[in-house]
Amino acid sequence: MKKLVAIIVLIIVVLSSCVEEDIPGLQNTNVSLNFKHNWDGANVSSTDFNTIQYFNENNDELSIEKLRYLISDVTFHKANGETIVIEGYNLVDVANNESLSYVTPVQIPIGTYTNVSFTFGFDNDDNTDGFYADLNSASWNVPMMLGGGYHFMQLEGKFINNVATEQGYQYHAIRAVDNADPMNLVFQDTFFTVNLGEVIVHNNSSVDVNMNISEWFKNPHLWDLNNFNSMLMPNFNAQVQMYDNGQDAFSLGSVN
Ligand SMILES: [Cu+2]
Repeated sequence: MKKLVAIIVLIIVVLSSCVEEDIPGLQNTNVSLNFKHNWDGANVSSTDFNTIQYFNENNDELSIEKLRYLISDVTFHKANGETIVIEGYNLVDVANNESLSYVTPVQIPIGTYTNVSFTFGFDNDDNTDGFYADLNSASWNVPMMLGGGYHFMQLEGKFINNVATEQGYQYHAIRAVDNADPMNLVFQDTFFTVNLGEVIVHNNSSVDVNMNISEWFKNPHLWDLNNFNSMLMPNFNAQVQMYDNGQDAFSLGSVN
């Protein structure tokens, strides 16, 4: 009997400690998103830069010299359909360790979220030309002749081209623009929502966000760097292909 009471007490203690941690609204916390990068599973950091060592799906051998991208409006989705939108953005620069961790500027309730999402790039409300001083000084702007606003991503390096020569590439993602008529630019949205899936937020949770860089070169479009390497910003078709290929570049990593 004593044993039974002890077990029941133990169960109550265990249950109540769980409940204390997971009831939404009981306590608010910051959440940090940690951006991690890989090439088909092999970690990529700035120490891996400048060496021609990666093969994309098209078998172009390439290096990475720069990788920067913008994420914005991190959103926490509750089971009841409510969302908490964290206005703000983070410019991830793989060469700058500080930028790899983004602490939400607003606290959110501890608990289970059915989805955590963010915008890759800026949506059109946020993509205001010249509006963000820090992005201006990071040379993140898009020229007015291409509609202004800001870059979504800059991935640069070298590749071995069809005639076995090293050649530079600048894989720059922006809002797709057809500038055939400079007086009448035609746009197509290329920002997109990344859905990470369910996240249980504890006190000061850190959430790893993985980017597989090789995904930008495949699925659905086989990217041939011999065709698409430079001057991609005014290339409407290239921008749409980047948008398509980027859809599955991100995934949820470990959550603590
Ligand atoms: Cu550019």
